[in-house]
Amino acid sequence: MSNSIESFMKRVIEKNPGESEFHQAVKEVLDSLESVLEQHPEYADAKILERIVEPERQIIFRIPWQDDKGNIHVNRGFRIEFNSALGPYKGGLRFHPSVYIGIIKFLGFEQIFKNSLTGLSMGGGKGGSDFSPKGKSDNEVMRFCQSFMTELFRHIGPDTDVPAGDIGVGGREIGFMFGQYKKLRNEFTGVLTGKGLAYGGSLVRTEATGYGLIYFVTRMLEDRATGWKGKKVSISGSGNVAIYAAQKAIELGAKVITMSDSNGFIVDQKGICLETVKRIKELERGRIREYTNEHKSAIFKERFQDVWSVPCDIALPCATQNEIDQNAAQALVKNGCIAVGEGANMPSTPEAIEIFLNEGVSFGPAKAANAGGVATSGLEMSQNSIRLSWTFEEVDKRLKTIMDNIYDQCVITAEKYGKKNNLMAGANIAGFLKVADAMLAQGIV
Ligand code: NDP
Ligand code: 2IT
Repeated sequence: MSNSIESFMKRVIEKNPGESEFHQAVKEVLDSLESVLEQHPEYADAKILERIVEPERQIIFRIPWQDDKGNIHVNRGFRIEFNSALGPYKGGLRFHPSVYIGIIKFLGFEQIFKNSLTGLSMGGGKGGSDFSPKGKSDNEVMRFCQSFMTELFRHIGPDTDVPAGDIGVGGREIGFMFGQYKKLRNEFTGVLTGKGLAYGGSLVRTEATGYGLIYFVTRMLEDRATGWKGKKVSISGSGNVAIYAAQKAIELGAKVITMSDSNGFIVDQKGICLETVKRIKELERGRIREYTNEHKSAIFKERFQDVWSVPCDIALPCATQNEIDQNAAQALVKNGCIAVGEGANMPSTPEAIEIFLNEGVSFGPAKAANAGGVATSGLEMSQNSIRLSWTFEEVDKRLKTIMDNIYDQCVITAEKYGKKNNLMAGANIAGFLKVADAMLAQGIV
């Protein structure tokens, strides 16, 4: 890191104390930008870096709600409207007990560059709450979502800020929030994405992040003159991203051998039966451990982090941030893993990434590899605007084209700025350049 970037990073940490995930996300981008900043002094003159790390607007609010027994609870809500240089703020909502400002800011910051890579007109934002939907009744989740939207509605809109799902926020939660928004505004608009198909949702949005990840990793494998057939794939998580990544990988001939949740992981060397996983997780909202009741070929182990010690050819982390640390990365390399595609946001620690890059493991960074979800959200917005809906095949084709374009941008940009084969640097630089140029063009705002 150059001296000026190092002192800039120090100021970011001083100004945003205690937000370690945000610091980590900023540092990763800054580390990639050294030669870009040298070649473009106009960015320093216009204080682009100083502006880009400061959210345009941060909203923090109280969410009071009542459980089924009549007890009152208070959670905290967030929406970080990070950057609107390229379009309306766009990004998911996360409901998880670990949520605090540092997590929402890291996710919002990443989202700026991810959305830029998609080529669609979307700025970056993120929100959520420290609420846990786990173990709550549908009515409790509904009351929580209504209370959340009772504050959020005044800050968002189809041309202003368009939230979507993330951890703990799926079709059920989006439906409740959409209903409350519509009631408060007396307006039926595409203010959220990931909506149900009956009321403005897009085909493929449910599958999009997982499918997009597989399309991206397909390109990584092609560059190694190989493909999915017969590959052993290790996946973490068993939520939206994990399930549809597994589905597409299996369709392309791979064998998915692991999945996990926060209680532990399963290994099924015969290949995981996705029908069972879908039923347990999507219909019954159960735990991944239950899979072993029905499949005797499978074992369950506690400590979800140990999933990376299972030998595999391809690793797809699809659960949460920092789930692959140095030890996990070393285990993957030792066991012959050739490619890592990040379905989750920032799942690999900086130490883990360094190991992958040094050891010749193909590494697909989150902001590129998981951009298919938000890209298809962008396609949902387009369909809402023209009040038409495209077929599954049409949306899937567009998604694939977008993922191919992102891959090409990463490769070409990395090479252009002296970081050949480093897709992470390529993604950070390509994502940044577009936003920086738009900010320059729009003046000091
Ligand atoms: P879901 O809530 O559908 O699933 C999350 C999965 O990860 C669950 O199996 C969950 O287990 C596990 N998990 C979550 N947090 C932790 C944790 N702290 N420790 C261990 N396991 C955990 O979320 P998604 O599938 O939507 O999201 C997964 C990742 O993908 C996140 O990083 C998200 O930001 C990212 N992402 C999502 C997109 C989307 O379109 N949904 C788009 C791009 C990225 P448990 O049920 O036990 O909590
Ligand atoms: O991290 C992400 O890109 C998402 N959770 C999806 C965001 C979106 O607006 O679809």
